[in-house]
Amino acid sequence: MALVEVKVPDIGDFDEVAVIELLVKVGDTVKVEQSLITVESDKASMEIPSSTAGVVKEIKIALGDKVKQGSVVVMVEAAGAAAAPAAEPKAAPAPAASALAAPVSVATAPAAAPAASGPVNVLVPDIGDFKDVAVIELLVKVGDTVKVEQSLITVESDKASMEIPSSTAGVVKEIKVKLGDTVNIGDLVVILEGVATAAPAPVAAPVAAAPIAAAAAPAPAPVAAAVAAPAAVAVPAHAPGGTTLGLPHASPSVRKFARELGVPLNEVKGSGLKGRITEADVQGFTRSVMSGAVQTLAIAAQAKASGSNDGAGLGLIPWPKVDFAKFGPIERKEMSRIKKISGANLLRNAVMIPAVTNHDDADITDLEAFRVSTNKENEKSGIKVTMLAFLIKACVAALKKFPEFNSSLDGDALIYKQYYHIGFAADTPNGLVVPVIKDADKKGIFQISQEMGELAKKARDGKLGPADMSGATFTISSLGGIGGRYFTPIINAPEVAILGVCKSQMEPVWDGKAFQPRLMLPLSLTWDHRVIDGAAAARFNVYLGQILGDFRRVLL
Ligand code: CAO
Repeated sequence: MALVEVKVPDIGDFDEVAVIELLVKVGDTVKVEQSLITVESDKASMEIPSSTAGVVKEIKIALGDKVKQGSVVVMVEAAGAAAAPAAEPKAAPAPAASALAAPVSVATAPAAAPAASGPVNVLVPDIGDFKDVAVIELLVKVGDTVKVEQSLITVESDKASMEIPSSTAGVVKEIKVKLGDTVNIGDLVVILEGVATAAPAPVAAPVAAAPIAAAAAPAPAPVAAAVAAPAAVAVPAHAPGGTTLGLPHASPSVRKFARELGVPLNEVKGSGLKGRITEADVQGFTRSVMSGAVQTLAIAAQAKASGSNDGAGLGLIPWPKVDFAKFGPIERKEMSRIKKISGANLLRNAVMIPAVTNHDDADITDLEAFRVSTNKENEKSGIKVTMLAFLIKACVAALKKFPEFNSSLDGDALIYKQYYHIGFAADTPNGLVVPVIKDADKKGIFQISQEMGELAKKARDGKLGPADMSGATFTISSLGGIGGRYFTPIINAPEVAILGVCKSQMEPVWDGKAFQPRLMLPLSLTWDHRVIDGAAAARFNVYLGQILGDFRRVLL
């Protein structure tokens, strides 16, 4: 039995298409026209069929390889004399329209025709034997300015998907097809106007069929047709029993985009027609992965295999799924972007940090009196000195005394930061954000109060930039203006501690002789037990209490 080389047939002007899928393996028995590999350009994808029936003996290409006409795809041991010896790709009839991503080279327009200036109908070009190809994506909208070759719609057959490009530049005046329509050669796709600086572009002129599958076809006649000339894909015109593309439901350009970002397209949920994956879906998936809200299967599997502690291998039971509507009326609302991002971070920090919270009280009777009198004296300055500003300054003093609270873990080492950037949690209509007062050790109470006011306003207006929120070495979360007694704040990794503050209130405090009314501030310090010991945490809180009790200690 003869070994036959199955080669990539004529793919027109196009050279170097990427192999994105191997559809057979060594030992498989293949039929004539059975798809062997999938190749893809930026505008189209297609399957390359076998020219010969038999058993696959060797696969000569690998995923990611670039192939062109004549590249050997597989070696097939032909099944008997019936096997076609068609090992050489057939030459495309000239002029060959590019099967994959050739420029608009349609030939019927007079070469010297002037650029059109009135409305121009863009039609579906020659799509060979194909009938009723479904429109699965509209890539432009009315008012868009399109360039020559810019894709207008995506159509799909059972073996290929392809984008139909514009033959001319202009502004889209009307779109004459809609999702789900089926189109044929000559159907009107869009009407353009305000045309065009580009070269005279023939509109949907018939093109020479690019017999992509010619080499593979047992018959001598070219059996493939270019579906939609310029950016079209050529497919076997008659592919009996051919498999559908085993690819995620997405257009070639979306697949290319996903590949560039390294996004596993089969994990992306499509929001387009019939679950089709759009570019926006790929972007959304990428954002979710980057924010930690979603893990790719590969990352999760890797984490599980390595026993990594990123939470993927926790082996928890699934989240309860309840049909709440069964119990009463409901309304579903998407969470804000900030909530989604901060939620993912909080979850990671809550799960990964062995956190402990110490509660204590600080006597701020004198400090509050000082704050109130300072504000009275400086009423005209317009700057209100806040308790939080004093807390920031007091924390800096405590961080200086207990430097591990101002550190971060780096593997088995600790990074001790010699700067004091203090984050403060701010409640905004869209969720929690943490602006940062930089170099708080170098700033006075007035300056800190003023900056905090500005940052809190920016936070509420949704105008904080990344620089406003990065670099914190320690965070304070104050609920003092709202109420409550104690809580357990979650550490803002890679920081190792956070101070929660609640509402101060007058309490009877025993001074050794009698109960005195004192203004007591509840403090809740959460700390990372990998870095900080319980005794150090207790000392930190005590020291903080002493400073808040007598602010002159800051000077010591
Ligand atoms: N005890 C008693 N009263 C307090 C207090 C405390 N610890 N801290 C502040 N107050 C009072 C102030 O005296 C002020 O009262 P007046 O209006 O009568 O003067 C009022 O509360 C508002 O205080 P403020 O203007 O100083 O603001 P603030 O420092 O309390 O808060 C900010 C600023 C940005 C932290 C706050 O707006 C905020 O967003 N807090 C919520 C933070 C949060 O959500 N933390 C939880 C994170 S974990 O989910």
